[in-house]
Amino acid sequence: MKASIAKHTATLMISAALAVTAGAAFAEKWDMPLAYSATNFHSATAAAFAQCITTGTGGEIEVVTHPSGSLFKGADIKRAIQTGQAPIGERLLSGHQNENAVFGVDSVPFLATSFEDAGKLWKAAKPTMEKILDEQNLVLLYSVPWPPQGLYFKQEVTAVADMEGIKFRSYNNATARLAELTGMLPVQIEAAEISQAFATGVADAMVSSGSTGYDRKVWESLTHFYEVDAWLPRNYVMINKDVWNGVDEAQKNIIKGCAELAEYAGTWRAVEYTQFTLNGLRAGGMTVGPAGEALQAELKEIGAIMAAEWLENAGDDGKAIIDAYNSMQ
Ligand code: PCA
Repeated sequence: MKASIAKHTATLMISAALAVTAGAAFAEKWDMPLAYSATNFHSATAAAFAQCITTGTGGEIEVVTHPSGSLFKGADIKRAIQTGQAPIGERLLSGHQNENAVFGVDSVPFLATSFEDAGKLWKAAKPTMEKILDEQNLVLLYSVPWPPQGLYFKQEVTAVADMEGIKFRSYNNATARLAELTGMLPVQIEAAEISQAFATGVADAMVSSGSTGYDRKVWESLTHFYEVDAWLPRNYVMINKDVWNGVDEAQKNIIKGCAELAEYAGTWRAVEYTQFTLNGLRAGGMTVGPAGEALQAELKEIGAIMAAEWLENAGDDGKAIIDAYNSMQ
């Protein structure tokens, strides 16, 4: 009897040891490139998302984030994931509007200017985004907005005429077009590199959130932030479709659960960060406040031109998104 228990125990111990070895053999490490610095709230959200998957799968899938464009530069992240050089990663959605204007729906000026409207616009756009990404060998996991976009300068600006000839840091087609229509000179620079660009005079202005200005300590070079609430662009996390198809149902459910949590927590962080980072810019010595009425009116006119151009470029898919969004208002 005793011998049989001992034998049974020994068998159990051997199988447990084998299971551990098998588990280790199948454990995967997923490198997750991020474009923004580790201190940015998107990167913090992605780090928690990565940890959630690692913990949730009991280490079967270990996700490791690489912030600041250290593994792949922002502009290369999507291609890296499409081609399987990295399994998973995060990117600014509107960064792809040169491929397809639809990706830039969140950067149409004055279309959705609050977190609530940005949420509705995303709901309206999500099925189309999923379809386009699917055709590109990508699966959308979650998306989180940036806080509202305002204008940064090195001097007081009360009218578009004051912007003539200023070197303007852009981050997508819409921001480059905004520069052109305001008489500025666009220069595309990743957020991870803007502190240096401003310090060296490569650029002297930009449109972005309080969050990015705070994150990059732009008060070291710039003096004014005008709250314009022009739009709220989004980041999204994607996974290579073959990688996704290769994980089992239980793992898929864990990843989906972690993604839902990340979208919720990240959006909450974005809301919280809005005032916090504007206060941070003030504490850094910047003048922070709404753009004057005359400037706002001029920007609205430019926004209307950009909205019309976007609709034309985004075709039927774009029109369907706007119709769906309008029907939610
Ligand atoms: N920060 C990012 C995109 C939008 C934002 O608020 C950037 O400036 O690159």
